[in-house]
Amino acid sequence: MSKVAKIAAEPYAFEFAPHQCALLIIDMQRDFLEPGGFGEMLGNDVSQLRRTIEPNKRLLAAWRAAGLLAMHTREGHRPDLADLPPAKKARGRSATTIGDAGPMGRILVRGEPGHDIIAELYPEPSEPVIDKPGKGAFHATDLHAILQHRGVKQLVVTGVTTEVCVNTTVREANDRGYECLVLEDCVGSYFPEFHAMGLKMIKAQGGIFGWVSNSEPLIEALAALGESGSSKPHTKGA
Ligand code: TIU
Repeated sequence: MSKVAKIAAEPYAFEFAPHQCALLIIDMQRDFLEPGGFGEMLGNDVSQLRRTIEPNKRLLAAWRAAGLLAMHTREGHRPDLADLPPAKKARGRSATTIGDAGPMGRILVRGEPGHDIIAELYPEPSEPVIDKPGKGAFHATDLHAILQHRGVKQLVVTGVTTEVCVNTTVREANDRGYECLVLEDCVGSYFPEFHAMGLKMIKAQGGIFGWVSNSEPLIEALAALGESGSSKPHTKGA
């Protein structure tokens, strides 16, 4: 059984079981984060998301060094758009929508430059990437099956945006029996007030959907794992 480390969190300490825990980085895609991408084209302030890049980089480095399972998601659709609900395509009444030519290729279409993950957090070949057509990472994906195969019971959830894809995924995970820890400095929203409320909703009512902390105590716990020699890779070369 995995050693359990207590991570300071709200509404109370999160009992971290490293070898039953996966890091799930949500939708750190160029079109959402990069200046000149789809997000900015819609008038959003991408700096609100870009502040999460450095903390995620530090966490991912520590996570990889501990040999634990890291996974990434990307929101997007098949090039033929067969998995794009017409209601999603129409939403927003924008002149340019999903599937149309955008600043970094076709918007939210798999294989296009803007759909891919930013260079700073690019997945390693051993790290599963979940391509999801919805906001939640469990909807119409093999995420749950992969987690079950690896014996995962807990998720550390980071990425963007706090109130949309992060919140939806945490709610889906909670209903499937996973314990979720969301890291405040590693999640972001174009709207600071939604970010704040999105985190409050997770930890309210005794942690109705999960726990909220930040990357620092988790990185410290990961470093301590390495020092105690208790960390053994369960993904690398598996
Ligand atoms: N990844 C994700 O959150 N997708 C979105 O569309 N987010 C918005 O906040 N729009």
